[in-house]
Amino acid sequence: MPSYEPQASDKFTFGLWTVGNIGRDPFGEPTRAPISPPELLRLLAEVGAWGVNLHDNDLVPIDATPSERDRIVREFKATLAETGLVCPMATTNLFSDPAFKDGAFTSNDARVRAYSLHKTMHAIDLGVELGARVYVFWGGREGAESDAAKDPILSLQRMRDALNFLCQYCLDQGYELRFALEPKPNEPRSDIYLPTVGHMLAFIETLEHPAMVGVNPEVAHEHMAGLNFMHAVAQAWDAGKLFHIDLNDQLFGRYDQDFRFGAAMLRQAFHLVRFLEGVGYAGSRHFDAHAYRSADYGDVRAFARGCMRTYLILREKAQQFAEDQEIQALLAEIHHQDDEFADLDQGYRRETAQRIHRRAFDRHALAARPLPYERLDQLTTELLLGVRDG
Ligand code: GCO
Ligand code: MN
Ligand code: MN
Repeated sequence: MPSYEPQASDKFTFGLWTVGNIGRDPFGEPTRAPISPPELLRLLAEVGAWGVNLHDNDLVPIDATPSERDRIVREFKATLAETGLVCPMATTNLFSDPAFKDGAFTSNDARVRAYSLHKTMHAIDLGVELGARVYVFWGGREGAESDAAKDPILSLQRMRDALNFLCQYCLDQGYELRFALEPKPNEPRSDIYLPTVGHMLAFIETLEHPAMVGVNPEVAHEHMAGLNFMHAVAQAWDAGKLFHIDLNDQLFGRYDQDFRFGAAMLRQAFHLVRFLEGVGYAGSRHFDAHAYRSADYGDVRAFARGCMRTYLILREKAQQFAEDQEIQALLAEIHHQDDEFADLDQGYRRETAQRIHRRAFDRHALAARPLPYERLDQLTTELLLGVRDG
C-alpha cells in the first residue's frame, strides 16, 4: 500500500487564510480561535505541505507601523527557514477593508484606485521579499450589484490600466514576478467582472505585457458558473497561461463552499489530476479551501492532509488509467489511425483541400462506427471505486 505522503516535488501549498480560516460565515461567528502566522507555518510543516501563500494582511495587519511590519516579516522569515517551507505566491487583500466596498482597481473613486495601487505595490514588495515568483490578483469586489452604478467598459479599462501600471512597476524594480489573474463569477459581489477563465484569457491579450500575465483558475469558481473546470484549465494550458491553480471543491448551484479537494465532485477531480499530471504542469498545487465550520484544529489538520492525500491517490489512479490494458485498448479503438487523412493535422494545403472537396463520404458508414464510451466510462468508474486493482 503506498503511503501517499506528500513530497516537496509535489509542490503542495496552502494559503495562510485556508488553514487559518476561523469558521466565520454570513450567519455565524467564528468557531475557531485565530492562530498566529508562525503557528500556521508549523501546522503546515507538520502535515507535510511544501509551501505557504499569503495576502499582505494575513501576515501584516493593515494598520501595522513600518517597524511592526519589519519585525513581523523578520519573525515569519525565520519560521520559514525553521520549517523549510517556501512562499511561492503572494497576493493583496483588496476586499476586506471597507475602503474597498466598491472594488479596488474598478472603484468609481479615483482615490480608492490610487490607494489600491499603493497597497498592491507594498504587497508586491513583501511577496518578493518572501521569495514569491507568482503574484495573484483575485478581484473579489471588482464588480457590481447594480448595473446602474458601474460602467462595465470603464471598469475593464480601469482594470487594464491597473495591471499595466503594476506590470511596469515590477519591470522597473527588476522583480521576476508573473501575474496570475483569478476569475470568479460572483461572491462577494453580485456580479464580478471577468467571471471565468475564458473571459480572463481574452482580457490578458489586451494588456501591455501579456507575456507576464496568466491565470489562476479555481475549481469552485468555474463550478459556481456551472462549467467544466478541467476544460477551463486545458484552455489556459493550451494558451501557455496556466501560471497557478487553486484546488478545492464545490457543488454546482450552491454557496461558495471551498471544500477540501475532491470532497464533492470526485470524478471531476480525477480528470483534473489526470490532466495536470498528463501535461506535466510544474507549478504549485495550491489548496484554496478551508475546513468545515464544525472542525477544531485537529480536524483542520485532517482537512489539509486530506487535500494532499486525495490528490496523490488520484494521481495514482491516473497512472493506473494509463496502464490499464482494457481501457487503453478501448482508447486505441476510439482514436484509430486513419492513414488516408493523416495529413489533416498539417493544416491547409491546396492539394488536401482539393482532395477533400472532391471526395465522396459515406455518412451512414460514419454514423455506424461504434463509440464504446459507456464501456470506457464504466471502466473509469470501477477503477475509481477500486475494483480494478490487479
Ligand atoms: C475566494 C478566492 C480567494 C483568492 C485569494 C487569493 O473565493 O475568496 O478564491 O480565496 O483565491 O484571495 O487571491
Ligand atoms: Mn474561491
Ligand atoms: Mn482562490
